[in-house]
Amino acid sequence: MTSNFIDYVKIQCRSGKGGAGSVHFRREKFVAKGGPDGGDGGRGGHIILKGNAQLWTLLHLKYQKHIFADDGEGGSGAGSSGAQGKDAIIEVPIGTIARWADKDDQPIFAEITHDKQEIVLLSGGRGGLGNRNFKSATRQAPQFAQPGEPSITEWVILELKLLADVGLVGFPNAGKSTLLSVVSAAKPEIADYPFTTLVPNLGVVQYRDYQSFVMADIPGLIEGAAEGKGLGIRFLRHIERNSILLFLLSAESEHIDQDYKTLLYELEKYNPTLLHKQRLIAVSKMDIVTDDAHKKRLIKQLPKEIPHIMISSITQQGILELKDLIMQTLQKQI
Ligand SMILES: Nc1nc2c(ncn2[C@@H]2O[C@H](COP(=O)(O)OP(=O)(O)OP(=O)(O)O)[C@@H](O)[C@H]2O)c(=O)[nH]1
Ligand SMILES: [Mg+2]
Repeated sequence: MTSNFIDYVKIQCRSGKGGAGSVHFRREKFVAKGGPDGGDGGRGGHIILKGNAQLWTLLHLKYQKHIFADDGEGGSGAGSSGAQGKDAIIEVPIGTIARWADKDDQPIFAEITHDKQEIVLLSGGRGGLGNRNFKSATRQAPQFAQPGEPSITEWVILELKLLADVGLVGFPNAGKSTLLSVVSAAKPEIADYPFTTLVPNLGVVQYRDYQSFVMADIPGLIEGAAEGKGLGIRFLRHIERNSILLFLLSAESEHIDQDYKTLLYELEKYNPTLLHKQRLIAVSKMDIVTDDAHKKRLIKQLPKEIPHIMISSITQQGILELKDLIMQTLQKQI
């Protein structure tokens, strides 16, 4: 299965060298020995990250292993400065962050949060000063100029983290995509086999006509996901910035308490700070629960401290209440 959803790329970036300052002396018809007039070198090109609201993935960068900005040009005579090296602009979707590949201690140094936002990842080298800058009373004819500053080369990791308000967390087949399709206009694939969802889906949920929030459906998690089982946990990066995590626990399960613990455990393994987020629980597929004893059993297994709702995407039971609960929780956080 190939996917066009690319949310991680590693690129070698190099800013441009600064142009050298020039050593040059004025030559004029009637002046035997002109003064120094060597111009400055131009700045090397920057590597710039730029937000583009039209982009949704990093696919356009998938095969781009190197991005180099141009070097600045050297200065020349008659005080003329060298041209600046052209900047290299990397356009990325909103929600992209940049990290240095080789420096784990400084995890994130740039984050694109809005359209047309520009962040300089690597600065181009400054141009060197030409010899005209070094003339003094005691040094009338400086025979030197500054070299340009060198370029900088770094491996940069770009990662896309979706910006949603609510992230769905659940086992495969819990009904996450079905829920998203019921509450939003998103049309994720739905099927009765695990791992139907291979890439995250986002949907805008309209709430009482004039408000809305964004829900993210990510691939299902299973026990051992942190060790790479199933689709692993790399998709969890897409719920790292969601303010609410909605756990979807299927009423088909005999032990939703255990399911919940397993999901928490996998989240914690990926990133313990995920557990600081506000959690909500929805027990899905309640239409299959026909007797009261079954319902009571499910409720008894739920953790007391987490708000919960029993829902069915098929009969729409609890869907409005779920939206209410999510909206209220979001509003409390503002
Ligand atoms: N009875 C019943 N079945 C449901 C309900 N919601 C989803 N299903 C069914 O459960 C199966 C899985 O649904 P999906 O929405 O694809 O589940 P998912 O959590 O997105 O699964 P993955 O993408 O594999 O992680 C499908 O056959 C759905 O039709 C529900 O409310 N009631
Ligand atoms: Mg799905």
